[in-house]
Amino acid sequence: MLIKKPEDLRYSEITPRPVYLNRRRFLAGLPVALAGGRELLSPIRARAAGGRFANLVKSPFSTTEKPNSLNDVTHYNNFYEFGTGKDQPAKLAQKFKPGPDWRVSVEGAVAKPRKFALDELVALAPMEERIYRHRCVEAWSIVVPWVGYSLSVLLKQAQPTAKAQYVAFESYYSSSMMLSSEQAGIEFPYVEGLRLDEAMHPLAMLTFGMYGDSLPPQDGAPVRLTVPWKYGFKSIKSLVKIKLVEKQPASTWNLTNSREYGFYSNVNPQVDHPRWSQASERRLGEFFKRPTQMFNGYGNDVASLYNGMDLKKNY
Ligand SMILES: Nc1nc2c(c(=O)[nH]1)N[C@H]1C(S)=C(S)[C@@H](COP(=O)(O)O)O[C@H]1N2
Ligand SMILES: [Mo]
Repeated sequence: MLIKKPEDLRYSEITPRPVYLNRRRFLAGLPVALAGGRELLSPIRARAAGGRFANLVKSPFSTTEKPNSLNDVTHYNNFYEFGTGKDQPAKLAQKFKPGPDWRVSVEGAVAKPRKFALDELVALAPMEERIYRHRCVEAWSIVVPWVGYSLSVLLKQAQPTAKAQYVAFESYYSSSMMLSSEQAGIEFPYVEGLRLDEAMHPLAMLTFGMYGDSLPPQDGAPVRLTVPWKYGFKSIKSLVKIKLVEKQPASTWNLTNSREYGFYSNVNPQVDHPRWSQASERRLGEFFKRPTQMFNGYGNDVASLYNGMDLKKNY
């Protein structure tokens, strides 16, 4: 985002530390042929034959628009932990290889708090391919075939109590591998939030992959959120914590600049960002701008969540 531009960070200024992956131990469990040639090995790649997800279910929630290329989606990223420039995460996140000890904690106002291993999360529901429009608040958009399932599957499993009104999300943070808050201009760990009914909406997706494969590091490996009717910054990457809470939780861009970034952040062509119009967007790889749709085109599905709310106030 365009808050401030810290000094460009050189790659050598980050000290990568292989905290996730005990590579030796991990490779020991793999067939030799597979272990030999792949650079981006992850538990999911190991699980899915050839590194790809098997038995993907096609989702009825998919748009019929043509997906962007994998190259587009992996070389134009916002992931401030790995650089504030769009081209930086593709380079600086490559040392980030979430391994078998990754856990996602589901906690707070739930009857069944639990720390899930990635394998357990992956096994919770059939993996779907969902092609979503994805609209960044900076007025560019992409179309991505994600792999995952509705976040509601996980939340229902945890059994939210009557106190649960919102869901707070938190990203992984490692100061040895990622930028400092000073360098990035935002607080870390990155946090986000949804109202419980938004989080339970079937379109809100717990995402493990894209283009049939596991998530590349720069796109939020090993598991992230995708919330297609909201600006991209709600789709928090590299999730480690999901906490059901009573009060509206903090969200990183709202903390950074509440005048420019609200809690709801629904895509809305009628509510401009204070510094630019939201009426149109540029699809990555296209020259002409296209009009931005209310709720990013998902209005039929989600508009009822906001009945009676003033969306100019609740931006
Ligand atoms: N942890 C974390 N999650 C994040 C961000 C970030 O900087 N850190 N950027 C957000 C923003 S602004 C956008 S547009 C999307 C970009 O996702 P993509 O790079 O996979 O397209 O990730 C979101 N999730
Ligand atoms: Mo964004």
